[in-house]
Amino acid sequence: MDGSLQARSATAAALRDDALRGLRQPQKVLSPKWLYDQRGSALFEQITALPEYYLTRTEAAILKDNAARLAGLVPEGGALVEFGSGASVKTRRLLDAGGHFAAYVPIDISAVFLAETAQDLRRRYTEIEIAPVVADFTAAVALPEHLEATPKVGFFPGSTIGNLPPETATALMAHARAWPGVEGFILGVDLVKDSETLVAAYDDSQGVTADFIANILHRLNRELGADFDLSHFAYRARWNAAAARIDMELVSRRAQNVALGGATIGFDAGEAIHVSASRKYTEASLARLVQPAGWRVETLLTDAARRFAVAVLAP
Ligand code: AVJ
Repeated sequence: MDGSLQARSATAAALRDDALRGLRQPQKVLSPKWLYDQRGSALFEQITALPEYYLTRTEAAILKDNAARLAGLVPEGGALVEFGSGASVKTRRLLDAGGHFAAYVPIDISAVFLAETAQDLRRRYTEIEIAPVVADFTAAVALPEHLEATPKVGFFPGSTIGNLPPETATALMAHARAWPGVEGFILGVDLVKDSETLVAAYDDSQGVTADFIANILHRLNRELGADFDLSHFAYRARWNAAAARIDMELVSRRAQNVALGGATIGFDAGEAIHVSASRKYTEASLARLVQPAGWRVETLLTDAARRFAVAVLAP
């Protein structure tokens, strides 16, 4: 088996185990990490351009308006370490802002994508060492050894931290706090606001988000030979005020059985699969999230309407 085939079947096995475990629970769940196959990533790209999805463009404006200040957080000879870097689109704003840092460490789960991005960045930023790390950032990530002594600043934009349960998010921030030489952290979070705006951002009028979330069932069909009939599931996004999060679910339109990886999963009419949660923060709840991890919110950079925040954290 060649490397990529091997990687693919390892993913299939992990997907099968994870899906079966999740769908056998009393509250059925699928992990949002499975949303991002090729089609899912393309659909998410479309989401970021939707009129209702204010997050990406609002954060981009905050980063643009504060680029020099944020880049300046990285000390001379220091490193910027990013969780879930993808194509490092947002990072380029900081790298372009004249920060005189020595190294950039993008951490991402997708090895192929990360290698391509790293090559591109090396061509563009010849003065900066690009040191990619392939890892699932929800576990403790080992940084390159030769950068141990280097002062560093973390970067986790996009409100991706909002996908994580608060305990997991705090644990991740504690891991970053334990990096030798860490001096700060730049964290993008979406802010609590009226429920209409929030629900619209996750249930857009063109149905792109519905397709994005339903793609997880497509993926189970394609990669595991499951037989989900997508017309028998409806997408639902709701604001859960008590937990300050948007819940994204697929609701069974009828009682039905679905075959998956050699097993049968039964659904009642109206039974939901929870696929993703997107948590929203206030300045106070953000402080409560990061304080147990050893961070304090030094500055909260926001847009004029206070829709989104880029928090500067200090040890
Ligand atoms: C990429 C996790 C930030 O929660 O806003 C968008 C994912 N899901 N629409 C978010 C998402 C549905 C997105 N994050």
